[in-house]
Amino acid sequence: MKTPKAEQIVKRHGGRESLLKTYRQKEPVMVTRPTMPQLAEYVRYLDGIWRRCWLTNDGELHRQLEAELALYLGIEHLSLFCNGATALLVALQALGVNGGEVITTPFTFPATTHVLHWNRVQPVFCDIEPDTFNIDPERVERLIGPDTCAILAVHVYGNPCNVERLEEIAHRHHLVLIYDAAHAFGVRLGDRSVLEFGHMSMLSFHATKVFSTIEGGALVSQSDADRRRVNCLKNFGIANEESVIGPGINGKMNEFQAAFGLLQLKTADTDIERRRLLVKRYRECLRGVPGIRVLNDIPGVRHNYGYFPILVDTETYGMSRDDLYCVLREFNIFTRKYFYPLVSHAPCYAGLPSAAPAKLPVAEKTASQVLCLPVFGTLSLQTVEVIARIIRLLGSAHGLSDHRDDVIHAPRDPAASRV
Ligand code: T4K
Repeated sequence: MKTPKAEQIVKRHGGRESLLKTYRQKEPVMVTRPTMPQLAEYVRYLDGIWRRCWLTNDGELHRQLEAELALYLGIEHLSLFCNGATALLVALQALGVNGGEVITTPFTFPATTHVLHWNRVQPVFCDIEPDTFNIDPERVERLIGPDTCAILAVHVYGNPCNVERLEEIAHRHHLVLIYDAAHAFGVRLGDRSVLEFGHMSMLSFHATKVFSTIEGGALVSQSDADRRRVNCLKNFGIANEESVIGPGINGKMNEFQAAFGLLQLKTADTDIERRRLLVKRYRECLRGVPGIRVLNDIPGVRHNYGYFPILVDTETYGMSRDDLYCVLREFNIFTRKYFYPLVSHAPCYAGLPSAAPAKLPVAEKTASQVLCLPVFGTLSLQTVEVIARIIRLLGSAHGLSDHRDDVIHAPRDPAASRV
């Protein structure tokens, strides 16, 4: 065990060996794992690619995936990309956001902010809501100034932002509204896709996402004219063999990625349902653990369960988030502190007036407490139960709540609790 606190806890439970012997996982349990398609099916797609000798640039599989994804997601105008970050770069270019200020969240993956920087835009960090961890619309409005040209919001962990309120603010102030929907594959608000809101939304299809094309992403536009502009910009700005209509870039997805995506799409619903059951079990097993907070489903939202964040309150739980992270590693369980540190702490942004920690109290607190537990389609319910049991056990070890009868049971028969 790495930390003195962790050592103390383990001692109270009969020592390191006994605790680790019971609960240490034989194989590392990572925060996520892609659900791999059948290799034979992928090879069938490779056969076709070999026969056609068509590897990239709007190939047959690319076109098929674009059409099937649009249908699955329930949206009209979708453009595939080589990754999500490039898609977001292109969204800003396509919507003319290439100067001035953009109001955005600090509680995100650095890519969100970096694309602003690459477009010569100054990020203005806005605090987040305590219940969704998304940008707080009320605070957005207070940050709007003469140089503000857009809002770049993130549906963190796939939890939808307050889209109605953001739309209303953007409309009233004539601002572009872009969503980083990297985590929001398949998320729906009632009968609408979350991707229908704002001027454009970006999806990430990275290997760590609910739906993956190895590396990959997409932009969802709200009109065919915007989609055509995006498609031109992602292909060097080339309109046809003799005309370049703007300074574009290479954002194209290739046929190998598209083939992977076509197979992933076949199992996307099953995968999301498996994740739902795992998250449900986490919530059941962690219910009532003092100092551990979980997010619940939002009524009317179809979630994708791409992440399972918990918040660790050091005082009440009796151990800090960082100690818990270290102890879990000893058990071969690799959680992640998404999104700590806040992107506003990165040296390239820390000097901005809006990056001052005092201006971002909710984001600062959330980043210091958050821990994303493993969740992915091939994870077993039994592993979820063990992870939750370790967390429960370690909390109770501080005597804040006595769970002596909860201490060290042999894990249940794995076969009995497979998803
Ligand atoms: N906006 C937001 C809000 C984002 O979260 C992201 C990306 C983007 C924009 C940019 O989209 P992309 O341009 O990436 O499409 C990972 C991903 O690389 C990144 O895509 C993702 N967000 C971010 C949240 O997570 P890392 O640095 O944590 O990745 P890594 O390599 O540590 O992987 C995490 C775990 O996943 C590993 O511990 C094991 C597992 N894993 C990973 C890979 C790559 C696998 O099992 N297999 C794999 O192939 O960033």
